[in-house]
Amino acid sequence: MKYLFIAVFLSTLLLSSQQLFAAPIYNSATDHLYDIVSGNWTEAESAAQILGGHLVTVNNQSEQTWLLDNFGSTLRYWIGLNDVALEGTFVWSSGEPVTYTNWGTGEPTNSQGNEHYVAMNWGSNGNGVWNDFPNLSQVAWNNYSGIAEYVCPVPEPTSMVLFGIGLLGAGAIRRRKKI
Ligand SMILES: [Ca+2]
Ligand SMILES: [Ca+2]
Repeated sequence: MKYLFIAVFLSTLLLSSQQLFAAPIYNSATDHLYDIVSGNWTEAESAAQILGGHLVTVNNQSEQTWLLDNFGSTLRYWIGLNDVALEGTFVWSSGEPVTYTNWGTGEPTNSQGNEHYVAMNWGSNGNGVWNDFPNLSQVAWNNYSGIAEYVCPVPEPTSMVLFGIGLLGAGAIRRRKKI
C-alpha cells in the first residue's frame, strides 16, 4: 500500500513537471521552435518576444495542421494575428504577410467593437478555426495561453569556446592513449 502511494505520488509529480516545463517542439518544415506562452494576447506576445520570436504566424494549411497535430484541437491558443492598429485589417505580429486564414463561420465579428486579437481552436470540428476576441487572460473555465514561434537559438560564443576546449581535451586524451 505504501509503495502504491509512493508510485502514484511520483507519477503525479512527473506528469505535472512535464506540463510545467514542456519542451519546445521543433517543426522541420519551418525550421522553427514552438512553445506555449501564457496570459492575455499582449502578455503572450511579450513572452514570445523574450524567446526571440512572436506569437505563431500560421503561413499555410500545412503549418495549421502541424499545430493541431502537436498542440491539439481542444484548448484555445492565441496566434499572432490581430487588427489592433487598424480595425478590420488583420496583420501578423511577426510582420509577415497574411498568406492564409482559417476563420470560423461568420468570423471575424469584432463583437462589441473590442475583438482585436485572434485565437485558434474556436470550433469543435478539429480544424482549429480562428475567432477574433477581446484581450482576456481568462474566460470562464479556460486559462488562455498562446503559441510562440521562434528560431532555434544559436549557441553562445562562450559555450562554443568551451565546446572547442572540450574537443581539444578529448583529442589530447585520445593521443595519450595511443602512446
Ligand atoms: Ca510560421
Ligand atoms: Ca469574434
